[in-house]
Amino acid sequence: MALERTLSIIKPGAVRRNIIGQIISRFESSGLRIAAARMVRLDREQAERFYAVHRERPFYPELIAYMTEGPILVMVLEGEDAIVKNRAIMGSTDPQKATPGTIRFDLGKNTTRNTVHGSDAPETAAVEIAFFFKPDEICGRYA
Ligand code: IDP
Ligand code: MG
Repeated sequence: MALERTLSIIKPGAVRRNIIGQIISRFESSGLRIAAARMVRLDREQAERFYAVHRERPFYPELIAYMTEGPILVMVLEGEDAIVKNRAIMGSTDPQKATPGTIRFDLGKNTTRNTVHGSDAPETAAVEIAFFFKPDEICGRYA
């Protein structure tokens, strides 16, 4: 077990549907804590940079359009094994393939509109957290 931080995003559809609280409750009840949080409206350049790894994928234009259609909530979550734990709470990318009880199964609309983003590894978590937060904006128990 390791104390970790991970980046979580509540995507535009979930913000618009007013289900931020439902999603955050799931993180908290699983033992993750919010160490930083901010509402953000991504512009196209920011969304393209954040998802640059997917630039060549067929779903990239749709993903960028979705992530820029309204405000998002960006958060740093921290806790024991936060990266893997967050991914487990989120469920598989495609809500139809996700396990019942996960955020994406219960609340996702389709593979693009799947309500949440979560970092997938320690290296990407560090890069993604730094994309949105300065060190002094993170007020966790860890470090
Ligand atoms: P992840 O969010 O589960 O890590 P990634 O493969 O990193 O999944 O993809 C990033 C985001 O791009 C997904 O959360 C989803 O919104 C979108 N996406 C991924 N694969 C597809 C697809 O096959 N069709 C449509 N959208 C996709
Ligand atoms: Mg990913």
